[in-house]
Amino acid sequence: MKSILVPDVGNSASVEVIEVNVKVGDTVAVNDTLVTLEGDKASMEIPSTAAGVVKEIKLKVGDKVKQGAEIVVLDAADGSEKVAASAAPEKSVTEKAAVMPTAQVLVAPVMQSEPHHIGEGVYASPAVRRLARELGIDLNIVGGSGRKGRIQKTDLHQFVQRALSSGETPSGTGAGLPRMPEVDFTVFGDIEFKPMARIRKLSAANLHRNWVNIPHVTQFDEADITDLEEFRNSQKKQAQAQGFKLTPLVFLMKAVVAALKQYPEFNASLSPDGEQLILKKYYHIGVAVDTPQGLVVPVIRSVDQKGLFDLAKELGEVSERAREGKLTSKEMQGSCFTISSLGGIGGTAFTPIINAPDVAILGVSRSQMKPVYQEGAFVPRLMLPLSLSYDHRVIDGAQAANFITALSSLLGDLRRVLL
Ligand code: CAO
Repeated sequence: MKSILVPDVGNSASVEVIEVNVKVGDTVAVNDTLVTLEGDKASMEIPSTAAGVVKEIKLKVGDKVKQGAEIVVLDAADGSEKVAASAAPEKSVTEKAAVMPTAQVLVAPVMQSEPHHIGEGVYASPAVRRLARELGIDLNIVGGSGRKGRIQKTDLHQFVQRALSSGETPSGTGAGLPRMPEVDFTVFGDIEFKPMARIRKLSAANLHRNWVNIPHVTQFDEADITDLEEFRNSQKKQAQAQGFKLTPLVFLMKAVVAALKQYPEFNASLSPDGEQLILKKYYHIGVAVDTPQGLVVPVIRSVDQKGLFDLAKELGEVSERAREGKLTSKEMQGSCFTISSLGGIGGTAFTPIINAPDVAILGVSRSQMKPVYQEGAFVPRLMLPLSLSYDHRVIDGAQAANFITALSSLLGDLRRVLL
């Protein structure tokens, strides 16, 4: 048995283990990298000074070590002893270290001219691996353009460029996500390619970002809108005469604003550092609009200050311009809360994705007549399904249940909106 020790790394302070490059059972040759250490100024690979089979690993990532610390125990053919990884005959430093004054440079004890083999067929220098770590890139999925497939800095830059232009998370691993497999569908039958519309690609990137960054929970409820519908039907003709449609959506917008006033933490955004809630004193409501080019979310401003007819007229104009692709980016900014209504189409419930930086979104499905038990008998009532997705970092389940209950009760009796 042979213990391999940390050699003189040119630094009296401890250095951190940032990578363990071998596992128990690996066969290592002389100069194979065992671990990678990182000090203030540079990272360095520590090569084995003996050949053998790894029996025990004495360090783990995150450990702080000094000269003399045990790295691994090898089952080596030539006896039992403790040896330090020897100092390098040729010294080379990482790129960052190279620009530092010599006295500050933590020089790698052994830096061969060839990069080390670091696991599953990946060759890269410490500088490249450090850059990969900073960018959250898994080197196992980057192609190397250097000699023997060595990964170079330019390979990382090109990898990021490709990922950005395809709208992907750079490595698929930045958020700890495994990469989706690429499937050749022609193996299974005929196919054709249909390019994604620009808006669809943009909304796809936003939806993906919001989905992976925000811990979503969806709370469901049903609102009794029998009386609301009666009132709406009584006003529909008047609206039509003025050239616009009066749909349930504008009633929802008014009820939502009344609920936001009762529960201000829903009319808020989380500060980027996660330290504060930014409470808004205005009530701008985003409305998801389905267009042939994809989903867009224009924002209806100051809903609290507008009447139902004004809102219905504005909603009609804005959704028409959205479908014609004529919205400006300013018209899609500044929402406090978003409503996504699929009520005109159908469905009983869905889980809408929060339109960040909002902290909640209301999904609305199609209303249905249902038997509701009231005062000892079932009575037919028109019930509207509601799906409230909220950011669980900001809002607790109890708050969400209170909000949706308040909203249901406001929709059940619109007079409450005036209170
Ligand atoms: N239940 C029953 N009927 C409903 C309803 C509901 N919840 N909501 C709307 N309706 C009715 C309307 O009253 C209208 O009927 P009439 O013409 O007889 O009055 C009909 O359905 C069509 O309504 P609409 O969809 O044209 O109008 P709207 O105001 O309800 O919605 C808009 C406008 C722009 C939101 C909608 O057209 C739209 O694009 N919805 C899709 C949004 C979307 O894709 N969301 C999913 C995003 S992923 O989270």
